[in-house]
Amino acid sequence: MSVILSSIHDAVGIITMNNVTKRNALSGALVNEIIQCLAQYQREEVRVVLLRAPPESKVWSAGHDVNELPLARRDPLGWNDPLRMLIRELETFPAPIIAVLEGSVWGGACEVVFACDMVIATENVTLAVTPAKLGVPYNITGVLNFMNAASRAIVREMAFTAQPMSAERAERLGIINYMVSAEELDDFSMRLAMQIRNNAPLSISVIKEQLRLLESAQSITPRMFERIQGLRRTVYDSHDYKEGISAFLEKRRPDFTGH
Ligand code: YXS
Repeated sequence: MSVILSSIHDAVGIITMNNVTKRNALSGALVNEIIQCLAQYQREEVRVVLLRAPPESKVWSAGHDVNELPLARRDPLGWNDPLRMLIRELETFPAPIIAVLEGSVWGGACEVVFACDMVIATENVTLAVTPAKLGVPYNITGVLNFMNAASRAIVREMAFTAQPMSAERAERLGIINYMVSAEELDDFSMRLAMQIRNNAPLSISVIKEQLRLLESAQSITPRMFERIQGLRRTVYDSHDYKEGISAFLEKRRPDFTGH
């Protein structure tokens, strides 16, 4: 059974993540269907994409599928990880993607939201950046995406506390574009999409790629890269990494020791 729903209306594509029983955890299966759908949208020259969960969802996405994280001694967020593949597809898709949020957004799903071009959220939305809650060493481009989404102090607050941030505060901080009522979400999202849809698609796709390239333009030396990868390895080789994943799977609180 498909874990997404898809429809196209007047060159506006709507992808609904629909694996509700697993809270739209970003499993390989869900990610692959989104990627295949985006490829189809590109072939059909879709001009805007709305990425959403079913109406009135309590959870937009629970983030990376924890069952698919390696238990130890392997980089959990390597190049071919489904979450990493999805982020790259969203960033390089040649038309704007609008995250249409209802419910809570967790972990890697926050980065999915930040990798979209714009964000509309209902008042009940919360955003929780969770590597510290699970003991996960987030990867370099993921951390850069968080840096591009919020200010220095806010990125640190979200990363170190792993606490959910309200849509109201996220809008006030410019992390999301609009907070709207649940009743107006659909109409508001489609109105915004149509404003984009009626502009010049070639100009928009080139501006989107320019923004991506310039946002990612960071001077990082091979020595810096190796230091970061070495630091990350100490985390995914640690007791705490195993403990964080095991505690989640065993539905208990983790007991982190700092080793
Ligand atoms: O027990 P069953 O089989 O019914 O499955 C349960 C959950 O195990 C499953 N599920 C997940 N499975 C894999 N990966 C997940 N991230 C995940 N989240 C949930 O979905 C079924 C229903 O879950 P349940 O009973 O907890 O639902 P709920 O409505 O009571 O609570 C919804 C949530 C989202 C508040 C709760 O499921 C939750 O706290 N999920 C984990 C959120 C989270 O910490 N995500 C971060 C994942 S790790 C990640 O994204 C990155 C690697 S990082 O951490 O580095 O950012």
